[in-house]
Amino acid sequence: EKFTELLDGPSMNRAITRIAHEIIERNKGIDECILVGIKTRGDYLAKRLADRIKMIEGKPIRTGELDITLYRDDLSKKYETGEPRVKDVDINYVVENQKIILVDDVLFTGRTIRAALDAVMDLGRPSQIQLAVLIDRGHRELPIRADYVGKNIPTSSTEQIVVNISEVDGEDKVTLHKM
Ligand code: 3GP
Ligand code: 5GP
Ligand code: MG
Repeated sequence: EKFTELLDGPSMNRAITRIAHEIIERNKGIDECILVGIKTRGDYLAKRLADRIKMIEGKPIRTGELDITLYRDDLSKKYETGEPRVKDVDINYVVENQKIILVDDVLFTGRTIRAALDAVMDLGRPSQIQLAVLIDRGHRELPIRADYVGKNIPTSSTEQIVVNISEVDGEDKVTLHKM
């Protein structure tokens, strides 16, 4: 199988550091912000961003997580059919007037983020919802865009991006696979 390396460990680390700075700058600090990672890998990225932000700002940022899975009756058609649905919401803060920053590994059609927006807005009325992603691979099917992007990778719809995070996969690496 052919694949191309898009990010190695140090590049991923630099992207996370940059996004941490961008979040702090755009929000003039992080007092009103809550980072919400989308499981599985978005959640690990959110935790890394939180660590980085704490190092820079000298105080912690609040975090939460969302579990969004593809609702489907046939596993073999995982990516052809079904719509992402929220399975679990773990945000132990009042979201009223807070800025929610969603974090995911890959942004593709935008349907996962749409489901995440619904889940957050069910909790109350945040003043703003922002989005941070490690990779934007294009092919949006909804009017959704990311505020913070690690790397834009124009892909064909048959390609796949594999995100490896050391906490889950033993190493940090992003690769592009031609199917
Ligand atoms: P992750 O969030 O832990 O990385 O979307 C559910 C999981 O399936 C994700 O796990 C993601 O990595 C993986 N996945 C890989 N390719 C695709 C894809 O093309 N579409 C979707 N929806 N998920 C994919
Ligand atoms: P979307 O809902 O925007 O189509 O897809 C976003 C979600 O699906 C992300 O949570 C991401 O994990 C997963 N996803 C979509 N495309 C890819 C891909 O090419 N590679 C990986 N690793 N995940 C993907
Ligand atoms: Mg993901």
